[in-house]
Amino acid sequence: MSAKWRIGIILLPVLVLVQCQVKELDWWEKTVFYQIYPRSFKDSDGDGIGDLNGITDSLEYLKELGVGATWLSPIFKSPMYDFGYDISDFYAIQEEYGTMEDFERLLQKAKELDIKIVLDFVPNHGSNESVWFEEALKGHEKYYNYFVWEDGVEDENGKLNPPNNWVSVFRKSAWEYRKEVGKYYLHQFVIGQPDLNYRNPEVVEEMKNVIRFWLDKGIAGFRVDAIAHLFEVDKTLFGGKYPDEPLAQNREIDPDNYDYLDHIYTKDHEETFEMVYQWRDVLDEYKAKDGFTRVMMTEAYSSPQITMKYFGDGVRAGAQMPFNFVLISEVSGSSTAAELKYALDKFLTFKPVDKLANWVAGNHDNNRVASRYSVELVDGLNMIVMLLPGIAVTYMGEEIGMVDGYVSWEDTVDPSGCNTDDPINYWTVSRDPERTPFQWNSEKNAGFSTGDKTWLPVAEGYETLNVEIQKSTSRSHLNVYKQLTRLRNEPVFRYGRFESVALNPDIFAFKRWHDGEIYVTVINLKNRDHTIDLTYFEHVVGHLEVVLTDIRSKKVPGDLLEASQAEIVAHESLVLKVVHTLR
Ligand SMILES: *[C@@H]1O[C@H](CO)[C@@H](O)[C@H](O)[C@H]1NC(C)=O
Ligand SMILES: [Ca+2]
Ligand SMILES: [Ca+2]
Repeated sequence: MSAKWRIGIILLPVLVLVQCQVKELDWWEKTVFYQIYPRSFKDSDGDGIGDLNGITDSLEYLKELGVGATWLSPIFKSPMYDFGYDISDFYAIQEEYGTMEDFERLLQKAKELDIKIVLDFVPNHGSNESVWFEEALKGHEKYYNYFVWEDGVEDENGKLNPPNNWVSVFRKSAWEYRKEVGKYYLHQFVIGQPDLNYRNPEVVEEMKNVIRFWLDKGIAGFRVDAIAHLFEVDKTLFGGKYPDEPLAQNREIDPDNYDYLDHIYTKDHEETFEMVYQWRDVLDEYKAKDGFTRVMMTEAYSSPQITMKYFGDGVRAGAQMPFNFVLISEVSGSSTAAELKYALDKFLTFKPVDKLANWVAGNHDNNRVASRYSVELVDGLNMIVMLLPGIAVTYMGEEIGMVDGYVSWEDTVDPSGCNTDDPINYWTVSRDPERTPFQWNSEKNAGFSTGDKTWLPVAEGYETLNVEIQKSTSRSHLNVYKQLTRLRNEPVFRYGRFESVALNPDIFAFKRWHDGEIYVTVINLKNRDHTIDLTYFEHVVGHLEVVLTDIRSKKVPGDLLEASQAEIVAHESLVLKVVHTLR
């Protein structure tokens, strides 16, 4: 074999590799999605409730952050028993949030700024105060069949009891009796959220029309709520009666608690995935027309095996982003570096090779990062979310390190808290603390509202923890965040390979490398100093240059660390770049 041939054989795979890697990514593959909880973002008219005009007026802020898309929690007409997740008209805007014209202006402004708008799609249930449900109660057959009904069971004293033992996610029976029809309806969530009947083809078509209606307005896709609960078991397989669910292993908890049962008949049903693939077909009809990809992000707190099914089944495509909740559900401030690595590796291990991972550390249903981890780890968590391979999602306020607000029992409005009937322990499940108003500045109500009362109290400490102050402080969470959104545009973070390690119980580190460039991010989860050896990573030798630090670090960009003995102080988070790389 001639030398020329040999070089050819060596170069060929390299060229193929390079070609794959410079593939132009689609908009959603490289952007950051920023979740806005509209009720708490910005109040434009002083009624104490955030609204659409408030969002429109604040879109430039998203642009400054380097965010390219936002998903909005529900803005649709609702009696607000579950703050908009109980929708009474899927085709209309909730009045206190604005009008359809306001929404169209929001879309227009977003378009000018090149920010994609993603809406929340809540397919599992409607509202007990919707026309659909009211018609059902009047005996209108079409709408009666939109919901899931079942006969009660009479006990020996003639007392009517719910059809079976199913428990609502928000505690107590998942069945509610309606004397108008003499039956119980199913509500996997609050009583005001009757489940829709997906075994009725008219419901399937209606909900596809909801998707089409908003896509026609110009939105870029949907975040799909509570998807795992869509289908219940087919009761015809059980003699026409929904069967009891078996008891879960954990018997410490009381029978009203959702976790008391093993939800084999009401969660993660096979038909649910099929429905997701059908919705993807609808999104793709739109893409076929104009070439612009509409996205779907699915919310399911399920095992990795089940989560991956939302991507597709190998033949049919599903969601581009089945949410990866490991940073929310599986690790916290008390986790070790190994536990963090184990959790992060899960999604990467199970996901199909041709799909992208996604990372999210906070949302409107879970305590804030600063409270769930620690105030010191805010920047470190943002580094993980932004610099791991895949799509980044940020819950509003995580970029400035907002903390859970204190909401007294009297001020508690979240059904998850109220339904405990427990003025002492309600806060352990209430979602109000992570929903307190966004902290814009040090003025009245943190600049969220000019009103005298806000729907939830503003969190304490906003006078020093807000956007305005962090903008004018060079070392702030906000500025770390902005540098991260810039940094992730570098080819090494877009296309680079990934390796991670728990160097000891406290230190988690990961390497990204591409085309001769190597970055190492180091996060000290605990309150102890360490000297670490980063030459563990192949080709990490000599010196590392500091690129970015958490706000408490004494190190500054440009400082050099010795790879073989780098000193990392308590709770320090650093993004480092290898100075001398072997090409
Ligand atoms: C709807 O359900 C809520 C509980 O979530 C209840 O307070 C309300 O009275 C119900 N509305 C009607 C019209 O039944
Ligand atoms: Ca308002
Ligand atoms: Ca359901």
